[in-house]
Amino acid sequence: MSPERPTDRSRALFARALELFPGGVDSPVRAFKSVGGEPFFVASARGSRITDIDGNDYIDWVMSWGPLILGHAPAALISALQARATLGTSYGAPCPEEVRLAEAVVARFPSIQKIRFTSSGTEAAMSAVRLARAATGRSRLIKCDGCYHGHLDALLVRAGSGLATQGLADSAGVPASVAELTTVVPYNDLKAVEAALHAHPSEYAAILVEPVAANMGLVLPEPGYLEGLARLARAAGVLLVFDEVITGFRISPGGAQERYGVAADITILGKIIGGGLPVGAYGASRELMGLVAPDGPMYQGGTLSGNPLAMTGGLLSLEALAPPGPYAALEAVALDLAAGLREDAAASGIPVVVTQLGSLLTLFFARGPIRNYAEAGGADRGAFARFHQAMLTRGVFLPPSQFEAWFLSTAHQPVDIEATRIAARESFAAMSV
Ligand code: KE4
Repeated sequence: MSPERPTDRSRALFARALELFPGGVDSPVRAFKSVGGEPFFVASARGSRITDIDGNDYIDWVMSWGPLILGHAPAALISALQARATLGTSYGAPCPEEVRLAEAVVARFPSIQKIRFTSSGTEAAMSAVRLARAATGRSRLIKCDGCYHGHLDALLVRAGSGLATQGLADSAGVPASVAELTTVVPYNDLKAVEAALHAHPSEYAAILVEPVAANMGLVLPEPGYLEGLARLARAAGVLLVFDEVITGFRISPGGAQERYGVAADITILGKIIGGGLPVGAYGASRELMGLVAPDGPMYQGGTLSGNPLAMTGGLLSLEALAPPGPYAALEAVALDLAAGLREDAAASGIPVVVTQLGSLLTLFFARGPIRNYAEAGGADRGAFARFHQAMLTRGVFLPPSQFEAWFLSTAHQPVDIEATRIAARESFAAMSV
């Protein structure tokens, strides 16, 4: 943080937080461990801007890691939440908003005939894994190196996001007996999936993938990759699970399944479907979801699942994203920003790869190509750390990790894009001396 940006209050509170929380945070990737410095504490946020408790304003490209495609605190959402809260915050009983949000999700995802809401993406991923195992009677899973599906034991193997940020291959506390059931393959590598399926025929329950990887930084599926996964899964009697926690309602109204025309057997959702309140979901065919209690033998439940406030947050978001939605406009802005960042880095002679899709982008300090985690992991993390700090002192808050995506929202204005590019140009120039 540059000297003219006061940080006394955040530093004092962080010192206290370090006494109370591991790393002083409630989620590891927020800790700034890989970029240096200390996280600031947020006082408020509105639109594209976030303000810390020392009064510093930032253009926000974290946007709560994805839920806020409409920006911070949109007026309609706030007034709807205020009104709904007066009627109660959670009932532990059905409410009309659950049905309306489920209908809004099912309308966009033809592969989802029935759904169950949870309170996080991790819970939804846990349930999707249990459902796949219940449906097939099999235990083994295939996941991609660098993909992140939340912190469930079965998938905290070579995961992305916070593990990649911390340089952790796997998490402590996951029994070998659990980890050995998960086969890790490189993203974009169909031959590795084929080999795994041949090595243990009839033992795999599911192939899980982020159809567009966004937890190793943004890495796009190569042409034919997703179709190939669907083909291999079908031939092997294995369920295809798309983790669309980030891509769902982000890269198109129907997520990656709509954008790439490949249907999943089980879909995991989160983030945008809660509009900033805690919501996750998993969905599948009526037949598969018929296995879920109380209809079937696979158990899953949650105290706050489907609570009226979170459902209201999701409803307001999805109503604002109703087709055709803001997708084309967001993509145009992101395309322009990505091209500008490539230009700005080149002007300072700094090799970067900027991957962009829809309203997502990642700037890698690398020469590329970046098609999987091995290649993403080769990016210059030290350079990213210096860039993150330089941008922060210039009032631009980037995700504090090379292995995350930047999240554009409808609240980001041309002035934000221009200010981000000016800060990037100055930061690249400062880095190249
Ligand atoms: P949550 O349990 O954090 O709601 O969702 C887990 C999850 C599942 N699937 C995907 C594709 C995800 O990206 C996530 C969570 N995303 C990270 C950021 N990339 C959350 C940030 C954090 O852990 O603090």
